[in-house]
Amino acid sequence: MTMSLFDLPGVAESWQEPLAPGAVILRGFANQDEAELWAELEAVTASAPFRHMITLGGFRMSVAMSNCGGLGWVSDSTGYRYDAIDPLTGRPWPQMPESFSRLAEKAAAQAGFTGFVPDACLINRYEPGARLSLHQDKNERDFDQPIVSVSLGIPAVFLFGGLSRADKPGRVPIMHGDVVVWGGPTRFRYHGIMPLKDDCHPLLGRQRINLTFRKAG
Ligand code: MD3
Ligand code: FE
Repeated sequence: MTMSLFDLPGVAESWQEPLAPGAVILRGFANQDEAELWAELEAVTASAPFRHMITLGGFRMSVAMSNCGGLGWVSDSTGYRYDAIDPLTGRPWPQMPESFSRLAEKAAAQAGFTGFVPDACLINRYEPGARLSLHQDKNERDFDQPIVSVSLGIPAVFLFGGLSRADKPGRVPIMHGDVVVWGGPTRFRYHGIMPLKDDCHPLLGRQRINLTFRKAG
């Protein structure tokens, strides 16, 4: 039996950092599940491999993506959509592992959104240098549902802006195991990820994986 510091009474393994109305960072929330999440991730991405999608403007994204769950986010030269079929394999996306949906549901509940049942999990892979430029998420049907994002691997700096692209974004460091719940009025705020700095994580190596859970349909 290995005794963890966190097994001692009064030593919290996870704590909450309010970010904005309706948005909260649950630091370290996914740490206890990291081994299971990583194993499931390797299985999912073996049947739905990572790929670099093309944007509406014709650019290849630096972030590599896959999905699991009933719906997957896809982008091509015709635009963005949620689709039940993976255009790369022609098959439905892999099922969402129960450990994924359970974690997302638990995190949403912590932030006050009970009964969150995600039907889409977008898997973003950032290698050093990859970035996600400022954007809004507005392809989902029900904006009362939160978005839950789980970060694994090397650290990143999250850009968190306002309701207009011109609003200067703040910078929020995000680490392995951090879970962020985005709900309420923050749903429409611009956000992005700064170019990833080179680093190496003991479990994931030289990459950052972000799982984004949504009720898309
Ligand atoms: C803030 N992914 O896939 S998830 C995305 O780390 C995306 O890969 C980022 O943005 C990543 O669309 C961050 C966090 C996120 C998701 C939705 C938001 C942040 C948000 C909606 C409003 C404000
Ligand atoms: Fe986004």
